[in-house]
Amino acid sequence: MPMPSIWRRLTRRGMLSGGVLAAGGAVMAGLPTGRPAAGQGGHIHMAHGAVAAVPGTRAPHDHGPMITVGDVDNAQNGFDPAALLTDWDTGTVSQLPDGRTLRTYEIVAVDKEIEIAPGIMFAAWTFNGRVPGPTIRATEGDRLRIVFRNQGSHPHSMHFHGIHAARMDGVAGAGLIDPGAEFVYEFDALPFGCHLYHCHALPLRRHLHKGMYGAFIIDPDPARHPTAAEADLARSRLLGTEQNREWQELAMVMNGFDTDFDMENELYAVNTVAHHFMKHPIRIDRARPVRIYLVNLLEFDLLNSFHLHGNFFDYYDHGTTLTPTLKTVDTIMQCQGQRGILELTFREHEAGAYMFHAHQSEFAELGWMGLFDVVEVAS
Ligand SMILES: [Cu+2]
Repeated sequence: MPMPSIWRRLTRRGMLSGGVLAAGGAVMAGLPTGRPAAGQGGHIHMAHGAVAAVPGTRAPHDHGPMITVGDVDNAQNGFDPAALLTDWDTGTVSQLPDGRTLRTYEIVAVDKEIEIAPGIMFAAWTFNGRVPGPTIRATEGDRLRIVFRNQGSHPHSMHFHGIHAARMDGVAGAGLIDPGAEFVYEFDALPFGCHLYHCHALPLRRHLHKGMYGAFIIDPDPARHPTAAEADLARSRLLGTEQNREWQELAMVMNGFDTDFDMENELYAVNTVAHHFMKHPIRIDRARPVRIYLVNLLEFDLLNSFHLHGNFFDYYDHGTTLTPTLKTVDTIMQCQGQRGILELTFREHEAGAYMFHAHQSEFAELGWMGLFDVVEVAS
């Protein structure tokens, strides 16, 4: 029987006021970051290098009771949220008889317990043992072959947001496979943009929120965009080009976890670990532009958002255009499954720690917030 909504709210609010989370026993401590809570065994991260407080103020990552204490064990998890920002899976590249590029990806569904906040374990279902799954990256028009093996305990699939035949859709009868089975999805990388994939087994929200999703980025092919201006824009997005290397590109998957099975999230994050980028700010070279591939894979909550402090950005909804669909904004929202590309620069800014977070304050306080550590890099 469903809980009355007032009790569900109390459960979530309880975490914010220093309550103990039933599923994991971790404490949202009412202590400044850097001082361990009583009985807390994990090691504590202090301020990181260049991120310093303005004298007379609290440290920029110090939100008192609003941040988890300690750190998760990345080695045990088998992935580091920071490393996932730039971990592109471009597949194994070969040539088709017609000269086109074929990219082959190997994806395995496995059950795996992961630590999503210090001391909070979550029985995830994963693609390749990580949440989010690999960031699959290709160039517009490539042929993609995804060899999918289900070594998990439930039927699973890979449903890509992209252009493909119905029989490659990852729904029942089209690549939804039982444990022990294998399926090969094959289609062309179209359209260019910032996309996603996820399991499409039922019940959908359970398979999704268990961790079965990832980003799917298709870079525009300059040859398909004939005017010089378009080709230049395409080249700046195309991984491996000189123009692309100028950019600091980051893949951010916004997600959340329902740790007590009440169909509401107890923790929110970018790349899975709550508050990770508060404790480990993302280092940004002030002189180089930033491009964020932002994907919303939050389940249960209808909307998510991204808000940047002290700066504005251009936004490309779905990433399917070469010119922005929104210019000079500091907040965008995405519904479930929506995604886009953010482009920004700190070139005219002074160095410092610039915060980003969901503007749903509750999501931010429960993990979805982080810092850009904008620094001067000697050239
Ligand atoms: Cu599944």
